[in-house]
Amino acid sequence: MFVHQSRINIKQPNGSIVEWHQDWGTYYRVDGILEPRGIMIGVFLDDVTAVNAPVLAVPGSHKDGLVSEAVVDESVPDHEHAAKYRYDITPATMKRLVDEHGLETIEGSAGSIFFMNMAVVHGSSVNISPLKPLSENCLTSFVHSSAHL
Ligand SMILES: O=C(O)CCC(=O)C(=O)O
Repeated sequence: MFVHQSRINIKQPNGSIVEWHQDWGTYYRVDGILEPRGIMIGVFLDDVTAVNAPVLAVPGSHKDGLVSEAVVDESVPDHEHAAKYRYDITPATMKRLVDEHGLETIEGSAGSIFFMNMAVVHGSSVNISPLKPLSENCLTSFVHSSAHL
């Protein structure tokens, strides 16, 4: 097993949304990981509830394989590199997935850990709540790492 990537996701009030995506969408196309044999491990640094922009996930969507599409991002100046792509999921695909599988928030108290298959479709909205427990101007949702099995 190895840790492929790790990061801290900070949910700043009035930050930006995280579009619907599969982590595997990037790992497959950019990193050459051909099978989604990996998991996202999230550790909540704060309480995450329905009101502070939790991750939204489509349970079971990993069984549908790769559903995201590679779209060239015109705002990226250097089009020779992998960063030129966004891996979007179309509204029609999202509707089909949510009709079939539903949509859930991932919530928990600070210190909770969650595990999610790297092919699960997920995203999140902007934190517009006034909750700022960790510092004056930010709310940190979780430490995120992906481990390959
Ligand atoms: O932190 C969030 O709200 C979403 C982050 C996410 O989807 C990701 O890191 O893959």
